[in-house]
Amino acid sequence: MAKTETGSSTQGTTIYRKDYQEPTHWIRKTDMVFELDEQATRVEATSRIESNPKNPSDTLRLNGTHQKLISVAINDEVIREDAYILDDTGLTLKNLPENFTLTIVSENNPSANKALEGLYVSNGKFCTQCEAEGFRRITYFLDRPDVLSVYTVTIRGDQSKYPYLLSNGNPGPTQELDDGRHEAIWIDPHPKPSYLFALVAGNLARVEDSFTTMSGKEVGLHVYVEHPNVDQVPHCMTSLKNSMKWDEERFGREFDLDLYQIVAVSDFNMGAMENKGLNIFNTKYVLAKAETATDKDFLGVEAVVGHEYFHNWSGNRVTCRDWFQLSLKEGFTVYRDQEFSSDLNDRAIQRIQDVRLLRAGQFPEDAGPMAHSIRPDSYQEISNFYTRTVYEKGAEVVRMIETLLGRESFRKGCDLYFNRHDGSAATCEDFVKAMEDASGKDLKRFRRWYRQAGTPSLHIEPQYDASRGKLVLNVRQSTGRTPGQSQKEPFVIPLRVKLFDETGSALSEETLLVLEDESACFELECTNANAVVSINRGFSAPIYLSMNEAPGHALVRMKHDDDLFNRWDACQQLAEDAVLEAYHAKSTEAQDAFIQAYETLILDATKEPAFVGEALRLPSFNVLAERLDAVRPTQLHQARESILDRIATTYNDKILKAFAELPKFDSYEVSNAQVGVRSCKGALLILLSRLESNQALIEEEYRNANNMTERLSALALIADSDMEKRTSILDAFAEEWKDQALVMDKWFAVQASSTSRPVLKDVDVLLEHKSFDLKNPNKVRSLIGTFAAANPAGFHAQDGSGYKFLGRYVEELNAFNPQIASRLCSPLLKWKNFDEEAGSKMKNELKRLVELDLSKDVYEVVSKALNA
Ligand code: B3K
Ligand code: ZN
Repeated sequence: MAKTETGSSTQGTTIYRKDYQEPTHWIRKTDMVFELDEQATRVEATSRIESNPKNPSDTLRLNGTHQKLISVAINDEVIREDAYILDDTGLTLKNLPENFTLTIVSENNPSANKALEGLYVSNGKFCTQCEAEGFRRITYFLDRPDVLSVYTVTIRGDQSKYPYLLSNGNPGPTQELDDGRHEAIWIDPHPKPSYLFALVAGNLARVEDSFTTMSGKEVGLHVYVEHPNVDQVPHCMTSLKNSMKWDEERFGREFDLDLYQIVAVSDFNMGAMENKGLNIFNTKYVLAKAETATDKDFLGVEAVVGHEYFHNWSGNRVTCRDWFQLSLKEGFTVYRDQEFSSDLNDRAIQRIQDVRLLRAGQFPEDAGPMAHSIRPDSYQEISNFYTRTVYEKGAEVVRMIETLLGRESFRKGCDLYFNRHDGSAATCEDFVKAMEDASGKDLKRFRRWYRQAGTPSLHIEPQYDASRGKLVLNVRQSTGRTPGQSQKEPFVIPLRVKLFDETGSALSEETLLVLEDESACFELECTNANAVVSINRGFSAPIYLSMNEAPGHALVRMKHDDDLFNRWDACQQLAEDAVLEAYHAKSTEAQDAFIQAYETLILDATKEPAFVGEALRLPSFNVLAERLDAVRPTQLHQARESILDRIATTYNDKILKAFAELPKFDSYEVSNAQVGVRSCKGALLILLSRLESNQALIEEEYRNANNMTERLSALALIADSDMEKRTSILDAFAEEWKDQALVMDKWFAVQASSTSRPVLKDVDVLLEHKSFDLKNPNKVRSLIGTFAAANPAGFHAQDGSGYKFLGRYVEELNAFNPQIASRLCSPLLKWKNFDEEAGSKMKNELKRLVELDLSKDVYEVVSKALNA
């Protein structure tokens, strides 16, 4: 019971994909009884266990930790303590009959559980998080995703403190008990792995609705939040209904229970969890109203509600055989939620934002010490592999399959996959095989995306052959080494391509080129010697691309490409060239060209605000740092700032004019038109804030805003300034929103991201603020996480104070929440990308950490970074 989250006995053991074996036993049926108590919850689990003829054994090893074992009974006979072996990680039973009923009683302490895995208490409510390996904190079990069991769950608890007692599946009978307690029974007819188990108990408000499925079945929809927040539920509910409808229309998938429940909790390690029929969400992805949530929050709620709902098929009905297959459900489900958001909102803007995230988060990961393929070969702690690679690159791989097969065959492949593997635990190989079988296409080489890590770089040399009227594209790919993979085989790279003339008139239809080898020469019909090549349109492959194109062609693409993503990407490329040129202090050619090109964007603001809103934003520090070796962080940050300054001073009048001409809306709605205008205004305001003469305008924007999107963009700029009223405005904001935790998260984040102040001092003060709580992951992410990952000036302060600061909090969190500690550590892991001065300081902090009593989670990332 006294087990902590750390301990060297658990460190450093590696689990390999190649060692997968079926379990020795199956658990077909599991009945659980919970007697809820904040300090000592009693759990009785009765399982019907059968020996697995494919891997038979009379010994059964069950996973279990962080609980007190009270009794073990086989076929209702309690067995003596010397008849089993109990240790820190589980329970071993020997000399077992072939089939038997196992009853285990144990006790755990939910209020002491600050790791937020297993059963814990958040704000007086019981909730669970079992993926990946949290169920073993609740009872001793075969806690692995290929063991599927049908659950019946009985929950007993105090009626007044916990009026709602919830679990997976359909509701069964309820009754009142003695002593003010009551009981609820839940029956989940669908076999599921233990990671999808959930329980919630608490005094919550319930918002109800319903959805009629395509076959005419009515499903009750219940969203549970804390009582004062009921007015922030409608958007979540609408998003849920939209998700259910979309999955029917686009994928033919129908919901399969009488009830779909979502519960919002404030202490949660990630965004949300897809437990069968009982999703548990971070409040951040449920609550939204105009006064408290930004456009980004609204769209985030929609995407995450969709994501968890889509898991009902891609994850729950068809689950993963083992955790190495995680991308099977996560990559596929991210692809599905991206498509959902694209269909409901603005497809091009969605693609731009998805790629921005991939470049800022996944590309660096793929080039760092934790680089792994979307289906990793090994891990020490599986929680460390819920990564941008498994999720977002996994989604790109699914998207490439769709591109190669075409939408129709891809859909057939999905149908085949769902039908073939329904009710079972599958592998990534099963997914690809279904795609091949449905389409008749050979994906043998394509499978390399599943086993090789690293972002491929593609170089293109266009060459015009006038005599044959052909444009020849000489294409060559290469991929750098990643840990454990020094040699790479060529990836299959689908490239959507189209040609334009210099005025932007199309010279061809879009075609798909597929690079299968290290290099290839593609010939395109073309009578124009100066054709502009628009390639990797829509980011058809997740790669780095360089092209030896004629001067001015990038500008043509930026102005005229009919693929909006590629227009945006042309701006990003011009911006990147400009910042890197400033960084190297070589010449000013690229900078001059970029500044000139930028004017067009400003002038187009009112014409296409959503696009301009994206295009005006320069690539982030993290994206730019990936393009360099031995990064001098201060110089890189300053180079980026110098470009922004130049834009601001050169175009101040035009920016002011564009800003004033953009429409104002009396009432707030999350429509493409409104979101686009606010995004554009936000980007213009960032530029305006660079001149002192615009301070009054920013304050005015802050005061006049009738929604959180506009209010927060102005507040961020005020927080990043030395304005006289800075402190009084921030104080008043905190006073106004002190009861809204999610708004306070924003308040912490805007201050932590200020790059023009001695930010670490501010952060130190904020850590003592009454709204800050190190035990709450949202607060940690807002304040410490934002400082480390989104404030290059502060984090890379030359005296190394930023690195030490982060190390100190990684150490503190490691003791009680290893998952959060490990994630927080990420910015330090990239020490090798920085110059000696910064890199050695980062490395020293890692060296200090590795000597401590670390959790498996933190030990794995720190030791791998040090060995890189
Ligand atoms: N499947 C969960 C993530 C669980 C993370 C465990 N450390 C949420 C999601 O991807 O939908
Ligand atoms: Zn997911």
